[in-house]
Amino acid sequence: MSATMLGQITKNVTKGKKLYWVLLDPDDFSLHDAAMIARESQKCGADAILVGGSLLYSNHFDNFIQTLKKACTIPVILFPGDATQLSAYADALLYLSLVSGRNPSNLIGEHVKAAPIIKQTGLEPIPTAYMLIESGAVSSVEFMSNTRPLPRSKPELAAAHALAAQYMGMGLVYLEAGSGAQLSVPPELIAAVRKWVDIPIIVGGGIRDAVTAKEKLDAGADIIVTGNVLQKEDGISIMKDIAAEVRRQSKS
Ligand code: 1GP
Repeated sequence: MSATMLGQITKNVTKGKKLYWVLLDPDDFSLHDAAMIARESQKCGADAILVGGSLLYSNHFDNFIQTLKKACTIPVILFPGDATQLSAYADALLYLSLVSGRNPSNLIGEHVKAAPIIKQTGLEPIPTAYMLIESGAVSSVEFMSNTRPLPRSKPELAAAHALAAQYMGMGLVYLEAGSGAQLSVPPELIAAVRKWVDIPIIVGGGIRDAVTAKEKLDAGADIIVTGNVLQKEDGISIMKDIAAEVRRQSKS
């Protein structure tokens, strides 16, 4: 068993396993509903729960993470919008560098603010290349980070960014269309990134059904993230369908 979360993820992905991560924004759920979703996520075979948002309005972050940790045994991984979204109760955090943009705050500034706190909490930071992909409308990440997304019609440009991030030592690459995106990350772009990089590829934003999840996996994604779908009336049932599809595409 690999000692680190990144080690475990990389090992599983290298063996051909496909993973499914469920994203919860603390603003969108009560503690009661979050606990219920955490239990259901684990039951249907999700591999981890991500927690975060571009901007948090609620003030129950630590409580939220503790509630999830009590409700399930799958890892709870932070997906922070900025350096304030940290909690010692989580298992690890995606240490995100927004490499598609050219804003120094998202490339090093927030990281410097977070580093001493991460050290004190003992959280495992997972160096992750975060790449925002054009998706039909201005996303919260685009607005908040004041950066431009990569054009969806330029797969080779995205591949060059991902490769540069791998050369810089990042352990994961996250292709992000943005929460609730009209258009999810195009398969051609995922395939181009897959051709050039060896590190695990996460794809999220606008994935609302199992067919779309399969399209991303077929193109070369290793990890599927869904968030918004849980807000739908039949959200739990869609989550179960997506989890089943990810399992079907998984080699082990
Ligand atoms: C957003 O990639 C995630 O950061 C998930 O997006 O909410 O559209 O599923 P959705």
